[in-house]
Amino acid sequence: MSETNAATAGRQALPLGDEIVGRINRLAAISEAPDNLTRIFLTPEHRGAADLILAWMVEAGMSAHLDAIGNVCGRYEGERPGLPCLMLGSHYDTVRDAGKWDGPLGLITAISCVADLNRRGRRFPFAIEVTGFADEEGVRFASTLLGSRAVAGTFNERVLASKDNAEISMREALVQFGLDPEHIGAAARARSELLAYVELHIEQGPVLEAKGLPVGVVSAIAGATRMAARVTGMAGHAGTVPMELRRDALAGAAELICKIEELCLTDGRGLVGTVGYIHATPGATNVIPGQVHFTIDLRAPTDVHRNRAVADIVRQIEAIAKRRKLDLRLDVTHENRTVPCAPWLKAQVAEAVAGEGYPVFELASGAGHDGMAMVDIADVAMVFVRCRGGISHHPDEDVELADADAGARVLLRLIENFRPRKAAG
Ligand code: HGY
Ligand code: MN
Ligand code: MN
Repeated sequence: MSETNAATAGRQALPLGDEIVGRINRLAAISEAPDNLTRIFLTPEHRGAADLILAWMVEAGMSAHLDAIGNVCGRYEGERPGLPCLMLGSHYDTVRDAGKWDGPLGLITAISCVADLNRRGRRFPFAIEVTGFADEEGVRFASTLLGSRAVAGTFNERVLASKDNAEISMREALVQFGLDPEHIGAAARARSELLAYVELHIEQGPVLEAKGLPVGVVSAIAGATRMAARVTGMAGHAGTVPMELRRDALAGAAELICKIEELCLTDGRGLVGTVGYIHATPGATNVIPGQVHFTIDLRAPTDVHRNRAVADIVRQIEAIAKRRKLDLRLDVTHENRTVPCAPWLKAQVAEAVAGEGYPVFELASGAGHDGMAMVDIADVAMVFVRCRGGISHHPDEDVELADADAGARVLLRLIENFRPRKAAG
């Protein structure tokens, strides 16, 4: 809705918020399914979204390109060409049946901020880059932060061999998408090219809403351990094998999963555990399941706590598998340490929040973000925006227009007052 429409609608014009919400809805229409939002790495939907975002970047006055792993990259030059940049961004892939704000809000807000600066002819003693990461969620290949790891130069070529549920390897998927798997290294940036990385993102939790605040300053991004579990028993006839002779992989997996839940529930110090995917074979009503695959996602406020909890959970579920005469294989598919936001940069986020007239409130992120990879080449900080009910990774995920506008004004103020570390002292 433009400013005039806003006036006729009898509310204060929120030009940044209006543009952002309109684009969030446009991007959300690009999905593999008509009845839910699912946009996965290296798919036609990835390509469609990339083309739309690159066009927005050019419209905002940036040069824009798709990099070697499918990230969208925009650059707004500083007072002279070739200056190091303040990098902004977020991811534009989604989970399955996703909300439309997780990722795109940060990316679209950054583009709108640059467009506003371009309209006003503002140039700075640094460039501004906006990066849309192609695979933060890790839905297709069970390995996350692929786009930001490629930019940070920490992409592990081993994951090229990992296969999706259709048995297509990442290597094949890159070729089918029109990218060269041997060329991913070209996406890597040098630390000297970046002054800092700042990401705006929805909180994905209930804290800001409980505090009655539209924006927050992130203190740290919680680490995570993800594992793939494979339980192997013995398939058999549902009608003839007595219960005491069975090695039922699915009944066993169920006990393992309940044990994981019980250990997290009784932890009482912020440990969270999730089994988000399970698949049993052969998958017939009248056959005792012989094998089960499921995923485990474990997080805690500190790495020490998480690593201790992982070790304890592994020990306890291995004991259950042994008692049930099941073979249990556990592979760590993703591990990320907790990443603190850089104090000097976090202070500038807080300054921008206060400058927009909001109370400064710091909170940790239980969700993972691309800053966990970008920290290898730049100091990182994050701006959180309130989301309704703290709901995320769900189609009901939602952000008030006024909060989207507030987040944009905070990010814009941060950019206009940004001082690189040496100047920031
Ligand atoms: O899983 C996460 O925390 C993030 O949404 N990828
Ligand atoms: Mn997410
Ligand atoms: Mn996200």
